[in-house]
Amino acid sequence: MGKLLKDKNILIMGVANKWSIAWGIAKKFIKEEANLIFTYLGDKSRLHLEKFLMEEGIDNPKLIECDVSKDEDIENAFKELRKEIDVLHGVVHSIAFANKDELQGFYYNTSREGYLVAQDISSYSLVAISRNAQPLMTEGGSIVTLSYLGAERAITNYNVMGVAKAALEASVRYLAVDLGINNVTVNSISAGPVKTTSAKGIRDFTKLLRGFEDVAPLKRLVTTEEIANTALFLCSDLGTGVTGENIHVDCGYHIVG
Ligand code: NAD
Ligand code: IMJ
Repeated sequence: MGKLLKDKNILIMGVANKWSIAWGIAKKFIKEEANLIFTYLGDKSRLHLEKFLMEEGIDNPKLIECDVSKDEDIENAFKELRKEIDVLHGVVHSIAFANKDELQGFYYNTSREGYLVAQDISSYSLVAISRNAQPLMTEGGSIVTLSYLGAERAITNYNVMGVAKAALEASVRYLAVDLGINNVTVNSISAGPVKTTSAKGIRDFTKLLRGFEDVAPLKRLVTTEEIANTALFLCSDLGTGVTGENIHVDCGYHIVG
């Protein structure tokens, strides 16, 4: 328990359930005394959030519905946020989506619609969120998004998501330049595989996890807490000199093979 995020208002986007990487980050941030505001998608996620936050001793949390594929939802979310806080210090973007049938087989079979959906929700959303967040980030701050090695390498079945993550990582660099003048850093965390809802249904995922443990220098999977520790570093005053970066939190997997 520390105070690394004391007096910081941070928006967490992408908690669906207790396995979500965003929830791991939120728990860590709560321990460091951040004031958190959440966006969620759908009633199920809202109910989960209410329950989890009650268990963490937080009553009356600010929860805002936001489907990032809708401009009006993003604008409304920041309107609601402005009613709660005068200054925003951080945003955690932990959102990705592609149609399931695009996450298998030949990449060349990706449909135009499937390509656009993956780019829209998983990559463009960070651009729109950064634009809306900027006027509130008057004291500097940090925007953090989650990426995956499939942005840099052709990883079986990741297909259209890999291309969306490549665009996301490029966006991080352009946004870092834009927001740098306001002392806002923008970075991505390239996380190793974690058993979340976004990973569980994936073909051969268990096989992939075993292969990962064999190859990774640390000979194990990364934990959500380790990913959260890096998000904490980036959102705290410890990480203020780091921007436009993609930090691999993957037990070293990306350096071998
Ligand atoms: P998750 O399913 O818990 O989180 C994904 C979130 O995206 C959910 O909360 C979901 O509601 C949200 N989402 C999807 N479409 C949305 C929309 N239109 N509007 C708003 N929210 C929407 O899974 P996760 O593994 O915690 O994924 C979080 C991030 O981490 C994603 O960007 C994912 O690509 C990335 N990541 C995951 C892994 C992994 O192995 N699980 C590894 C590296 C990176
Ligand atoms: C996802 C698909 C294929 C291979 C994959 C993954 N590998 C890993 C993931 C090897 C680690 C998980 N990941 C990094 C993601 O970013 C997942 C994104 C995702 C997952 C789903 C599943 C359910 C669905 N749509 C999805 N959209 C994005 O319907």
